[in-house]
Amino acid sequence: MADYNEMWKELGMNLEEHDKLCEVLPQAFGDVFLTQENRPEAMDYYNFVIAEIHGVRPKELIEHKKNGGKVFGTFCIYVPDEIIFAADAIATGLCGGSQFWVPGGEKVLPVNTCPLIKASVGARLDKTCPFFRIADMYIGETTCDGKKKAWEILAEDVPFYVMDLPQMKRRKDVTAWKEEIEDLKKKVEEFTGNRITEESLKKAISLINEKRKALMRLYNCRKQKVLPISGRDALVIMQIAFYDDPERFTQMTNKLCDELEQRIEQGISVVKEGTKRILVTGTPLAVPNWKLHNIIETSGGVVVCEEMCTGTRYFEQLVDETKVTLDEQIEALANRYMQINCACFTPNEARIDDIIRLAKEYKADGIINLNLKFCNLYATETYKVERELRKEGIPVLSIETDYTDSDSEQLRTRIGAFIEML
Ligand code: BJ8
Repeated sequence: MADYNEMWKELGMNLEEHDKLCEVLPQAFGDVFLTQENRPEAMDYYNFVIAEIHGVRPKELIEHKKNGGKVFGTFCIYVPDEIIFAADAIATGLCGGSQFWVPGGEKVLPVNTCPLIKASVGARLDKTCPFFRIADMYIGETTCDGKKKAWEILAEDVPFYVMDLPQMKRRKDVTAWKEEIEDLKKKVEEFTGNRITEESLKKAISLINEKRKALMRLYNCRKQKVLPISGRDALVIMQIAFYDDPERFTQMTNKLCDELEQRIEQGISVVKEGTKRILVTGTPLAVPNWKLHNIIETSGGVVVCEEMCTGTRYFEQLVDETKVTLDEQIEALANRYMQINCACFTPNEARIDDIIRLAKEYKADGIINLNLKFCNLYATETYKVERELRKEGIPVLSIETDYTDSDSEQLRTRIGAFIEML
């Protein structure tokens, strides 16, 4: 990695602590990714992005700020990036996926909080992630109790704006979400000093739709019998989608898809015939959480789809681009975002329909239902998910884990046995 020490120092980071993270990450990436055989050549780009994860993109964001631009950090896929980009600002995902940040979060949060929240809070308070330092304003949302209360703590340290996400999907809830998006627009305009116009919003909607289309293309390749890319590689691409420059990301992902489609035509698969195809569903896998995929793919299975926020929930629906006025465009945004099926909604039957549909589309042999420890929403939904999948005759294994490695061997045994039985 190039030398970014000066930049990190200027960001007020805790360099000594941060060095510890920089020491372990390349090894972890090497072990999980570079040991794979027959990877697509176009993965070089994503390897580079991860190798320089705290360097290259942060540098671009700082450049943007030097030119008078603002950066917004987000934690949930209901927050519409389009509004941010339409104000000439940049949105970057901030969810923490490393155990490294968890103890920092535990200093101020109850231990029985999900690791995603603890890691996100720890990364900010311990000053060990450049993205958390660079973001001028964070945008949170009222999805789960843990997040809601954590925002109050973070708001003491950084400008914070919270969107009130409805938890039902009646017409009046969609209208309420539209109003929330209108309020976000005002906030972003005020904070950036830039007006959002019909033109700029139209451009931003198309920008993010193009990213979604590239991801759809990638996932379509994973539906094929000839599997041209591993689940690990697809996951890291998904994770990078949250913070890379959207235009470049789209371009690179389409380039990768050209190669994948060619591989499909030529019958080049990354796995042996008969490898069990696994769909994973549940709580998000924020970067650098690669534990589950790594275990599955070194235990005789391959991940073909993620019904997760770091997966299909992120890109499956497009925003209607035919709308003209700002009011119509914002309504189109509200309609699109309210189609996401997160367990914070009640009822949330549509998520179960999604899982069953995706299992068929991706020809999954079995499903692994993942819950991050202490996420009550997804843990409670497990009962119905399991029941409905059994009715459909789709084998399912539910697991609960955190970011530590302490249960890796136990998981390996359970997952190995599940795959063997498929
Ligand atoms: S749309 S999944 S990104 S809320 S795992 S913090 S729910 S206790 S991350 Fe999420 Fe938005 Fe839903 Fe997706 Fe809370 Fe559960 Fe932790 Fe979660």
